Amino acid sequence: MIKDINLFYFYNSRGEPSIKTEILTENGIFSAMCGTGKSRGKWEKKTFNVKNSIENFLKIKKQFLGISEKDWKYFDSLLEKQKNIGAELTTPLSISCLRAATKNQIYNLFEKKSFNFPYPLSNVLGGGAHGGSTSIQEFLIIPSKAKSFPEAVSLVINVWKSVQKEFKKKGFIAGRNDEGAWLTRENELKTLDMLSKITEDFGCDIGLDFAATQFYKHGFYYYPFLGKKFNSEQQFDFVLNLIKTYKLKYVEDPFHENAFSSFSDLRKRVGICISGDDLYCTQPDRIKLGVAKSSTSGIIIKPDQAGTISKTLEAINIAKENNMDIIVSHRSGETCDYFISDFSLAVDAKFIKCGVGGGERIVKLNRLIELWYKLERPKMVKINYL
Ligand code: 2PG
Ligand code: MG
Repeated sequence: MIKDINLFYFYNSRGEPSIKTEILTENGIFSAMCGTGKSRGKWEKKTFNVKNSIENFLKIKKQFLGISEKDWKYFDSLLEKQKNIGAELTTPLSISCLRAATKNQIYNLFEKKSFNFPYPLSNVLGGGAHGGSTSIQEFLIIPSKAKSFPEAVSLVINVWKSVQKEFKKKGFIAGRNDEGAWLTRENELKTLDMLSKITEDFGCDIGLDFAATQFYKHGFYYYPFLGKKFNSEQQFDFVLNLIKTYKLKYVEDPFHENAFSSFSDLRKRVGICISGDDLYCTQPDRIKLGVAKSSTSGIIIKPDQAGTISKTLEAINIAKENNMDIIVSHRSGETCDYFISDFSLAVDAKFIKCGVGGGERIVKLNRLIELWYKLERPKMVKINYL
């Protein structure tokens, strides 16, 4: 039974205010924190001023005491009714309650007999809203040939280190961004040329998160470092060309957040994972729109976009019923909580999208390495286009 709830005013990796929650039961203290995005989608659950969220919750805290942690879905339904509390508080509260219900074993939520580990989808080079010169936000690495999770992590770390070394030699690195990825000084084509040489050496594949809404203005997609602006058809051809030239295996948000039809057209042309992040914002209603148009074969799942784990699971169920690949993702402003690692195992995610550089990123990969060794008969998940 929930005996008490404590809230702490903390900070995330970007130095933004954030909240640590603690739920106290007879079995102990169950805490959580969650990340916050910079390239946020229009339909995400809103975030509030952290102080206001805390004050508003304290006024209604009594409603949540005395509930059994096993009724975590009921706990979530109460959270969803609150109009004055943002995602930065509802999400960690919901995670804390689920941790209490599963005694800190969220990976075991559905009591599975064996576990399929996701592939890391790791951000090694960045641009867009996270900084750097490319409009494309994230250059991602997939260690497709890895036979185990520890091997997969070792590969993405080696690529990340090589990117630093090779780009530095040419003076192409301007530092590290919010997600611990290297900030490229070059345009998208030169960046991809260099990156593909490195990934070939390590037998890894490349994916891209365009986060295209961020650079779509009045009907055009802007690429200042290429000296180009593309209308929708030109953007379509550009994306298709990059997929073919660099043998991309994963493309996220290549069009703006309402372009369901462009996503569908692209999906028809290529057999790789086309995934939606800002397109869906982990919202069941948005996913249904995408399903009706067969827009994507994959979906980014960010618990804080939904605001509770119950709503996140509702989104995942719709996506799975429609054979979409689940990609559980971090946010650019993160914490050292590894909830998404445990959760990715619980929901059979194909990928865990998180960076490599920085404690708040590596803690998520390390957690999965730990579980790889602790759980019985672990294996890598099957992805038919890898
Ligand atoms: C994204 C995310 C995470 P942000 O667009 O996929 O990489 O960025 O958290 O800033 O929305
Ligand atoms: Mg994204």
